[in-house]
Amino acid sequence: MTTQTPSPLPGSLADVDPEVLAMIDGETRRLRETIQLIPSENYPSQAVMEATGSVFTTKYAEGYPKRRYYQGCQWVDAVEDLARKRACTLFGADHANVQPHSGSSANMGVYLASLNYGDTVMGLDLIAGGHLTHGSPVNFSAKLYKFVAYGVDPKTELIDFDQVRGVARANRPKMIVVGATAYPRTFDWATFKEIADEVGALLLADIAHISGLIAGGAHPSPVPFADFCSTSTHKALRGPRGGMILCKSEWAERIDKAIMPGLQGGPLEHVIAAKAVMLHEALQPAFRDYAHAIVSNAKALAQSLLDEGLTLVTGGTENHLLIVRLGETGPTGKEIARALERAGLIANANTVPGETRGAFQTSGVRFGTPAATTFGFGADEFRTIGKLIARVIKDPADTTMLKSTANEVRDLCHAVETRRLDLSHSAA
Ligand code: DSN
Repeated sequence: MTTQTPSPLPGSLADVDPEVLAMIDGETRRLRETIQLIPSENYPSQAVMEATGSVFTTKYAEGYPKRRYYQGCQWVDAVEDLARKRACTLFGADHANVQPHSGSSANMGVYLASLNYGDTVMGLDLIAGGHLTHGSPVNFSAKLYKFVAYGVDPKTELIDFDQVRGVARANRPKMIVVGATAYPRTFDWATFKEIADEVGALLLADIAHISGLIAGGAHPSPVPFADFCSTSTHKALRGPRGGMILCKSEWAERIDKAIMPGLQGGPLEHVIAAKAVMLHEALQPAFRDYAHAIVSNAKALAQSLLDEGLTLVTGGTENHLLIVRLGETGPTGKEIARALERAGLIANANTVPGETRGAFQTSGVRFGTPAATTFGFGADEFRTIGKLIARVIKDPADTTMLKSTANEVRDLCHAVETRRLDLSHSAA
């Protein structure tokens, strides 16, 4: 039973603002009747949602546990300490900072702690699957630092270590950033570390997409190799929206100072409480099963799409996501993503290596399994989802088919939800 939050405002959301409540209800329905295939999204647990909506939202707590600029911090100190301790235990890290408001803020904090403006940094090209904060020209990262990009082999679409080594030797970066938003393969951290050491660079592993897989033992961990790891907390890790930094102990003080007072003021202690809950959940044995199910479901989806004759970037997947490469002519990724949405399949347009149609229209569509795996879909359902996706990609203008597919998707969601509820009742 949750303790009631004291509030000077009487009334529930239903009484105070039915207009917003209707929007929340609409979003809840959407989440139950369509399939969430955006690889960076997830359904957090009720426990995470309760902590996010808790009384901790009230407190100003600039500083860190036992070193705050405000009084009355005994409980936020306790919860932030618990989150930091759990993060270090889960990932085997020396130090954790759980205050970043997002994955982007976490990266900003790492750069601020370790680089001077104008320093050279290496990151994966956005087109090849990198992130905005890894040196996209429209992002602060490229405005404040001199980013040089490494890419993927145009044939295999895998990270080309000869190229990585060549770019590193030619540019002698102060930091190499490894991580991606759209790379369907595992990262070879040891080789990146070897290259970083050869040129005297720091190594940042941006594990936002894969931190849940790493926590669950379904992807190799960069923690032994990287000076810093940054992550968001709402993707496969299944927590509240936010960010987190792990680092070696020699960087702890500089990381903490970079986040507060360098970048942020008051931490979002209600979100930090929810991060603590997320980390507790990720430390349970069941989370390992979840992380491995994400990967096996992605492989089932990939095989189903390949069986339908579609082309996947790198030919498949080893993690939680995959990217369908469309033709350079014909419907764009954006047009296909819109058609998929009409069919109840929620994905996003994505660039592919060698992209010719720009970052908004794109020649690819990205799919991921973390959220739908949480919802209860297994390999059989993912094979069915693959068939439905292929049907839409092959004929995105057939509105009758899109409508009937949306009905099939809704039935599939209801069946899975009913099965899940039945199982939870029988377990109780
Ligand atoms: N925008 C996120 C994604 O969808 O991958 C990365 O931050």
